[in-house]
Amino acid sequence: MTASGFARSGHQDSFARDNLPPRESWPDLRVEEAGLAYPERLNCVAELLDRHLAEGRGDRTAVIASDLHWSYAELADKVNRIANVLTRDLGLVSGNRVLLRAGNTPMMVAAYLAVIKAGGIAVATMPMLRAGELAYPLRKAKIALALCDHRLTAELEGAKAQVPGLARIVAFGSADSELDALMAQPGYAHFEAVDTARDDVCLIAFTSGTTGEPKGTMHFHQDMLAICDCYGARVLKASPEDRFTGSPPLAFTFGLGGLVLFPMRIGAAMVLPERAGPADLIDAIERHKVSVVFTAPTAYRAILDKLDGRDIASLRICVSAGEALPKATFDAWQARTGMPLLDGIGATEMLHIFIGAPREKIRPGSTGIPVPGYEAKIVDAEGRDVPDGTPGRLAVRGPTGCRYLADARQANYIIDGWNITGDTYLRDADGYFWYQARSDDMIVSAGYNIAGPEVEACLLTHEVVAECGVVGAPCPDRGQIVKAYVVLREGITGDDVLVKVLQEHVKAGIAPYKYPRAIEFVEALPKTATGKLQRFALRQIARGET
Ligand code: 3UK
Repeated sequence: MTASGFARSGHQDSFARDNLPPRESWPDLRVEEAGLAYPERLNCVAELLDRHLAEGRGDRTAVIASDLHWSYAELADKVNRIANVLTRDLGLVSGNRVLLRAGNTPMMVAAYLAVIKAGGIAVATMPMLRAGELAYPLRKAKIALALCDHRLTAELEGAKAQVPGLARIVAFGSADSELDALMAQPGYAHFEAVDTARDDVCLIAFTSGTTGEPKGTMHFHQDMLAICDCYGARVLKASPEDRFTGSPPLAFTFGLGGLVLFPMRIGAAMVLPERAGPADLIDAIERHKVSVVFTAPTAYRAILDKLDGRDIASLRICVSAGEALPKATFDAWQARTGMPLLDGIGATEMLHIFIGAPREKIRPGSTGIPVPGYEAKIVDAEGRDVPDGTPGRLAVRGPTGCRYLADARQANYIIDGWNITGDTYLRDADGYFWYQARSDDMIVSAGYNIAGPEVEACLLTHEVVAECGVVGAPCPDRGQIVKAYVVLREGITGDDVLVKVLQEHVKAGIAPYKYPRAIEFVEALPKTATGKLQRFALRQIARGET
């Protein structure tokens, strides 16, 4: 270790270390306390990929997509070829950032791993982002090189016109794409992982930012393994025979962990559906006998409506994250499939899930208990512990944690070394954590604090409700009233009678003061790129601003 507390960097380009927050505003990173130990010299791709070949598992299936099957050896070949192109043809120097733009395709996985193996820093972006949205990470992370699915170059070219620093876009994914052609050069099949430090940054993941500018969260090589060795090994407990799939984009750390890192850590296979709607997921599960699935609560609900005549018996582990899992969805899934849903709260800042009970400890309706290796507590506005049963701010610490790229908002996320996620939770006497709302989403009506998600969970227990979002709407008398936006199931039409029925349903299910005084039926709800309900957009609608 050097005097700065870092291991000696393997990066020639020191951008990441230069732009990490000052040490005093870091969270406590409790690696040893979590029972983890990583060598000072560590390239996570050597561990996740090369180790399987060295230990004789090269023939095992790594990636499945439609008719494509790649073994670990084949994946390693692609990764090595791309890493050689990056360093020999494209001038990549270790520590450089590389923007990645693609859907959940095998080449996206290979490109991600290649950038990291070559000592670069991956900055992955979602396929739906437009030129203006791509310009932000390009500028913020000072990115000169992008690898892009050949079908998605147009918006990136638009961003390049705005950001002179982006010197080069290299397309991949078809026989005549530039990257694919360069990869075929002789002598490119081998590539030794660049000798990076365990605390060198290898990933900058931008938050999907419901408000304000996105934040770039910086993660180390050791973080990639830590999430596998905590959540993966201690809660998920999958086996090398499992096949993983799911819907979250690989640019979202929920997807990167669930679809790529967790299976690769144990030599299991990932199944990457070209599209990832509910019907596509069912197709993938049925066709490729998937056993582990990662998706959002709304997707489980949508899948339930489409299960008639389908065979998903291969499934054995189903993880729900990204948004609170309503008890109604948990119950309906269990009733229909006989399986529990593994709820888990994660965050881009924490890289992956830090609270979530293993199957044998689930309490329906609760997010669960801290993942072994992580600690969680509830604090008040001043950062003091509150008694069990009292709602307050969720604070967590563990082997991973928040380090924003050059961003003053670092100070808002960390108190005394604990990560403050922005969620209001309560802990019960048994140590289980119960989600209330995003801290800034609490509705205050006539002096009562009402959590929108609790009202949503109750509405979802009514059979006509497909999806809903509940926010505060301005009201001269009460400050705010509870307003519900409801998407009805197919074939149902909303009218005043149904409004009354739903209001009575809520009054009968939870404390009557929480019932939605206003209900509006809508065709769809505003969602972020990662599929989360945009409550701030609903609030704007409720305020009549759109
Ligand atoms: C909310 C949840 C209740 C919560 C994520 C798994 O969602 C992920 O990361 P984001 O940065 O958002 C973080 C915020 O989302 N949330 C997530 N899961 C739950 N709320 N119950 C849940 N189970 O507000 C949190 O602060 O987009 C999830 C793995 C990796 C991730 N990045």
